[in-house]
Amino acid sequence: MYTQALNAPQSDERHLEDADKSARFEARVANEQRIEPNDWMPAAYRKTLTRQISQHAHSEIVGMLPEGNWITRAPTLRRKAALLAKVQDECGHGLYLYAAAETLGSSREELVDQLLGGKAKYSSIFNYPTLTWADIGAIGWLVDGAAIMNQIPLCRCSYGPYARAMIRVCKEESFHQRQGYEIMVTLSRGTDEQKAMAQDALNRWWWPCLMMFGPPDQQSQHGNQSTRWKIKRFSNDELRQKFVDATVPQARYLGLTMPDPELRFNDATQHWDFGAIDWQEFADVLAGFGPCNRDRMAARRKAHDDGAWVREAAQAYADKERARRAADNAVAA
Ligand code: BYC
Repeated sequence: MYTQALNAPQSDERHLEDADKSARFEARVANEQRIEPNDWMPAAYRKTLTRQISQHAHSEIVGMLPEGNWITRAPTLRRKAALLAKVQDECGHGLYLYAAAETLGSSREELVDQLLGGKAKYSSIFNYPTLTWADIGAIGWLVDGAAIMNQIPLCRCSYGPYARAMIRVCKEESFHQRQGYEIMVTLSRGTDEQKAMAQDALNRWWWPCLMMFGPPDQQSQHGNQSTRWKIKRFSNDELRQKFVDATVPQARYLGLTMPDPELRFNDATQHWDFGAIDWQEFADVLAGFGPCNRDRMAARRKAHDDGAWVREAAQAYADKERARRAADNAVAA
């Protein structure tokens, strides 16, 4: 619906050679002025933003699945209410993000088709299973913690609708991170069995969380251009390091051990050095061979098919309203 009042994206292509427009665009970005939907923008800027924002939206929607799995099994009413609210927030984030992507000229239907057709990516992290209740704690603490680290800088992204959507998303992610950490505090101060469960969840989620930030800078295809356009404010490796530095003390407070024998504080750099990430595992997950890729896509396709009647009913209602308005206008004329 947000695509309706926009200039056609094809107009960018017509002006590709327009050096004046391009120079004005670059100057606005350099001066920290926001680019808005009806402003001229290079086709490649529109394309990379549509790619990133839609993949971000898909991640929020697919991200509801691993946690949604635990709503019926949350240990107390309070935990259930918090988890329900979190999963609903993620749905809301997906919707704001699809709306932001639509302002670039692609409809939500097209974007969802790209996800369901296997053409669009979503975050690698959601292809891992949630085996115990401690995984809900670890997801909130680590996955949402990583998401915040990545998304706070996106509040300053050069594209207005994305930057504005991120402000609310980050506030909600902060609540998610705290609810996860609180679960981890409870478990790590509980029985030996509970503490072992918390440790096991940390062991399984730590490395995939480091992969969330994307490939190493040297292999990041889009990193340099997105940084020049002020879509990204920090590189993948910079954000990964910030996340490690913030998280190690939190694990220590919990009395848990990071699953990385090479982790040590480097006095010279004042950062935590960490061991090598298994980039082959990351490539496999992106290629569709993670532990849960098939389940996640099957669940999304089923939800889409099950919802077909709602879309049809909404369309029939809109058609009827339009016909009624046209008839009223004809009578009035
Ligand atoms: N998973 O050139 P690069 C969340 C892809 S959390 C899958 O560095 P870029 C949430 C990348 O798309 C997650 N694919 O790309 C938390 C590209 O492929 P394409 C969602 C990945 O864009 C809790 C290729 O690898 N967050 O929201 O400069 C509960 C090369 O990468 C991943 C966002 O999406 C990955 N981990 O940087 C619920 C944040 N990493 O597109 C939900 C916004 C890389 O050429 N996105 N790839 O086919 C970003 O900040 C950036 O897009 C990334 C990648 C840092 C992810």
